[in-house]
Amino acid sequence: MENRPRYRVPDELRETLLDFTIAYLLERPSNLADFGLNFFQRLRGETGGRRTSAPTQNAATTGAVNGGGGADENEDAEPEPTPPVRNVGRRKSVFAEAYNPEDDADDQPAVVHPKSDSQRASLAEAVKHILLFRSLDGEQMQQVLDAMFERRVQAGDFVIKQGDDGDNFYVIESGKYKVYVKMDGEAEPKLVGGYDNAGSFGELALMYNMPRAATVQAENGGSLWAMDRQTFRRIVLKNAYKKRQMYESLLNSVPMLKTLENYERMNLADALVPRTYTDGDTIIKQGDAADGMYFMEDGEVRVVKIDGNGVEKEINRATKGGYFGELALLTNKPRAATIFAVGTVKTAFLDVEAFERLLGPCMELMKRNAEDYEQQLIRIFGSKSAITDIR
Ligand code: 1OR
Repeated sequence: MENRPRYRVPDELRETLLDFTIAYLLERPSNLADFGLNFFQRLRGETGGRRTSAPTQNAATTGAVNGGGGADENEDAEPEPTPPVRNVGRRKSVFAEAYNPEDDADDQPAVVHPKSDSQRASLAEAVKHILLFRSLDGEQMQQVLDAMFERRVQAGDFVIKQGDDGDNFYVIESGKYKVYVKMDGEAEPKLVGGYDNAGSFGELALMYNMPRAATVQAENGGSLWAMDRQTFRRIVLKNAYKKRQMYESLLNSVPMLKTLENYERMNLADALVPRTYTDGDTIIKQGDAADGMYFMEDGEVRVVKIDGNGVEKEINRATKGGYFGELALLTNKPRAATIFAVGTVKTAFLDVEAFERLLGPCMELMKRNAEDYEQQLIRIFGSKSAITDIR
């Protein structure tokens, strides 16, 4: 490493390659060469000079998830990656820093903000539940902790203003924050959400290279941990980006999740963990305590229930787009049935904490479905002895 020659990469090359990389990641073309040819041809045709936006279809304007179509239609259609909200303004040329998904630009100096032991401990506590950090390894996590710096806020402070360039990503240490979005054509911003002493925000502008999608205002005094844009992109972006892409089409194909905002589905993607099983594996065992629920990515499962007389009956099956394991979380009871894998089964697991935090808007629907289970059970077993655990 010591005597490695250092080349200066011209800004224009850097920015163009970064644009290309992002366009590639957003569109995931099947043929890189064709895509590249197209990209650079459009670039050439666009302007003779410096661009302010990538010559790609702007994924931020591709609109609603699933085009409003039916749940399982269009399974084979290429999933269109969709950043969460429409672009609210012209993209500004904010990203001169390098991002190469294959190599995390190791030669960039790591950012270190010294911290006291107690600061480090409270930061470690605050980041524990940050979904975007879930796929970091130990070393990456240390780098994240090193790079974060404290920012104190007063009541009324604007931490982020919609339309601005993205500078930092924030993890909440304390305080309440309100989120406002001003839609095109509307006079006033609308309150769309908030944070209460937990959570994180400010990732969108950094991840998708778009202006801030919302305004975040402190309701009272509080404290935030901030991470600069470059560190975020170098360490957090790669894994998080992949994960959101990986789960996007899955989450779009689950009818129950239609009630979620696109942005909420993204947070859900951050929380999912892949779990794969082989034929005959027991995924859930009747009577066990519940620790999470599962979304079906591929394959098939059998739902088997043992009645009061020890008689086993298959009561249901689930395939891609289905889910199971939510009932015990809704009812706070042990698992009501056993789930077996039929062939190879790929699932995405959501732990109970994330379930409670992220699926609030779906609770009513899940509860209503749970009532249907009872009816089905009565049909199968001839009595209302218990309820099943599958949709
Ligand atoms: P950012 O970098 O765009 C503003 O800066 C941040 O507010 C944004 O990242 C998110 O972290 C956070 N839509 C967009 N951004 C939101 C939303 C949101 N909620 C929080 N942020 N919602 C959709 C509104 C149509 C609210 C969904 C419940």
